[in-house]
Amino acid sequence: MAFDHKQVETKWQAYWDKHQTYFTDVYDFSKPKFYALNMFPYPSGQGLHVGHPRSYTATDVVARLKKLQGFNVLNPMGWDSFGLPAEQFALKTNQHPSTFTYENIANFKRQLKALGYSFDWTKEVATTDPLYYQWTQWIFLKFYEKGLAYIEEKPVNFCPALGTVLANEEVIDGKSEVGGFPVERKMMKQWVLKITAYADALLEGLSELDWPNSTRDMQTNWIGKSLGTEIEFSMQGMNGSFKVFTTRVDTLFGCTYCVLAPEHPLVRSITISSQRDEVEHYIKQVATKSDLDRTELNKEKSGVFTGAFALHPLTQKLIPIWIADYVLYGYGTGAVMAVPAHDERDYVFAKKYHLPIVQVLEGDVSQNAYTLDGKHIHSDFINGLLIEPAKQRLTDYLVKLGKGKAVVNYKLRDWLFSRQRYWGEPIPVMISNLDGSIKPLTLNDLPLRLPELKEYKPSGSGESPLSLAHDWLQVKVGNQTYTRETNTMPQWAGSCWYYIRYLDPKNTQALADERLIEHWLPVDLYIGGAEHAVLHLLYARFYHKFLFDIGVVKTKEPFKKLFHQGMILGENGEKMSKSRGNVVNPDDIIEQYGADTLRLFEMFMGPLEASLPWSNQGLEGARRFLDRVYRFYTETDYRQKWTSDKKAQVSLSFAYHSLVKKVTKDFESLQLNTAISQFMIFMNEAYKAEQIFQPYMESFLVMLSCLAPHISEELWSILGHKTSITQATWPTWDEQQLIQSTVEMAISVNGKLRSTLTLAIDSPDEFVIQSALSMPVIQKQLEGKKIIKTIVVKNKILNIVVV
Ligand code: ANZ
Repeated sequence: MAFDHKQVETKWQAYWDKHQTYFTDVYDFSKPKFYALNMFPYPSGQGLHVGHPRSYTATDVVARLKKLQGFNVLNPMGWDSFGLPAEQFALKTNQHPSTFTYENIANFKRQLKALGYSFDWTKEVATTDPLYYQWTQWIFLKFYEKGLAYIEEKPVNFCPALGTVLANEEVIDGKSEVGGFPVERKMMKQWVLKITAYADALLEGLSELDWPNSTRDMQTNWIGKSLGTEIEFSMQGMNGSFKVFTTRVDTLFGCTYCVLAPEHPLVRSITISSQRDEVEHYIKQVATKSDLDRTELNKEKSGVFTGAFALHPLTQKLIPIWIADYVLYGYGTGAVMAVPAHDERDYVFAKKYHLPIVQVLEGDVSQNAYTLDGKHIHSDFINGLLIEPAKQRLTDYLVKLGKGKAVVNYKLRDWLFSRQRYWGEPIPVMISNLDGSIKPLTLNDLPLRLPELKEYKPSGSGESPLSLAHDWLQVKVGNQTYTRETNTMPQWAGSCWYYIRYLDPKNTQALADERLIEHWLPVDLYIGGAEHAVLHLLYARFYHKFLFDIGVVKTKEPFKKLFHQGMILGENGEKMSKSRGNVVNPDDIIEQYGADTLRLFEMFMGPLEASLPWSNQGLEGARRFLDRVYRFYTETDYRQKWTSDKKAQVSLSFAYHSLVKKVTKDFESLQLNTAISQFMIFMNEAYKAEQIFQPYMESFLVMLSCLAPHISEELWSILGHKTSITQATWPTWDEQQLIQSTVEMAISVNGKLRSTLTLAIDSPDEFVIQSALSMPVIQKQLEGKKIIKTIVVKNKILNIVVV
């Protein structure tokens, strides 16, 4: 009988459901714990795509491995159901986000169940569930209580198409991360979370994590800690001064002009009248550009002279003051001392506007700025020093003069936390109608539910749709009236702490039971896409560190090991998308080939971290392998060779112990494709063997069940087991059995090396000679000749003497 995947898969999914096979008793502290986590999906209208099973299957393999190894494993799943993507999909398809979201969740769940994952569905969470978001709101109130959530009027990234502001992390190349719409700068009053208070903590924790280097680097760069000096420049001929921030104070003697950001408050008061029109015009022009547009290295530099001069703090020389958009107002002091000889941007700018270039380090500045280390020149008392000692000497000197100090700067900005959208958690505060003061809600008032609204589309003016919920909006407390905050939280608010809620999703008194938090965190393995490197993964670490500081969690980091799976591309190597017509639907694959085949194929495509094209041929290969396994366990031709006699161990001993070792190690390090090769090698050996030791074949199934759980359960029960294979024990290997059992022998003819031959150790001389003589290369050497002697040096060489 052939392997009927439909019958087998439905049968075992029903069995697992009925027996609650994947239920985790989180209070069972008797075993070591293992917490496996997937980045939870947002339930889009299109359902699961084949990229989802890539990471979920990998996580499932490790979760199952750990369970079989005796760990108490938590492998939960849930829904990142608030936020822009969900709302965008709802808008596009003209549905209410709420009904739409819950329909999608049902569909996703059906699909995930059809894939046979070992998720414990009793731990399911959805960020849109009021019982969930009351705690998202509670965390916000804690931030507010600690002074880490505040309102500020600031220039923000406003996206007219989405009708909302976006965080810096959500803007990529001047476009919205969701949808790719243009983003403008606009002054607006917004809620902000003080993530900058955690800049150092976020940096320090990174080095201890088992995370991809690229992601740690991205976070480090995003936080952008930079040690430098602030120097005060006073104005010539007028009162006042401004400060610049530099990481190269050693180049101070090479400063030939200064640049203020166009938004710098000093600009208008220092600009001389003849320059005023030009300066005003320039300021207007810059106002529409994003920071990224302004700072990109190879962008054409532009600027305008203000007509004013500063005094060089050490030489008192006149330094012209310019404004230019390559200097950002939001970084450092919003002003720089320009050193064209040693800074590339300044070099290009000085060339363009014919400003002097004064070299202060030895090196070539004829074509480009010289930015490497070297001895200082034309620099008074630091001449001859290299960069570091020169920085030290100059900073000390400026400090003594009262004209400078050492400072630390960060690129990281506070996190813009309000969105003018409907589909998010309402921010749980009210504003007094009397004096505009803020009144935070209390835990008893939570959850502050999202009002039912017919019209939830963004207004486009920057007003949140919640301002249309008239009944909800006005609140009377005693004889005071308040207006609710109408902005909602960004999608990230719900995904920052969901891994805590999985531990205890129904708790009404706290985020989760303290004992569970202490026992289960941090997450041991977290798998998800690299696109979240400075979004979710940074925000979640920030939340976690805050929750640590207020005593909610006991570890400093949320995710111990992180792995990014690669993307699955279309069969043509391009990104899968509807418009390219190369989308593969997992439902179709499951129907035609079965979930086990899909799981196995996706893990066998290549290294998990690589982005690889879909391949129908590969899919069929995976199916063929499972068919081969099925036949070996079910057909009499093979089964008659099976025995429990220990003597039968010899025939497959090396292959078996290699399999156990390789699979154990590869599963643990997520090298799933090479583990699968080893399964295939073993199966080939098994087909060739004269005798099969049955316990080997049982362990084979136990290991295979991580990848292909349905077929493994089926064959396990065919072998007579009465309990689920998930209750089995992970096999161990015997290193003794892996000691090299073959040697490579040199074959020479008349003392000349002609070939080599791999043979079992201590093969009899006669066998060595016969084997060599059957080799075509050797036969060729012997053509028309006569063998007069053969000499065998055991396990080393065979020499054939001919005339
Ligand atoms: C003089 C100088 C000479 C500089 C030199 C560099 C090389 P990071 O590492 O990013 O902190 N800078 C300071 N504030 C700026 C702003 N608001 N907008 C644009 N550029 C700004 O780099 C700090 C360096 O970036 C500073 O050091 C300053 O240029 C520039 F040979 O000062 B430097």
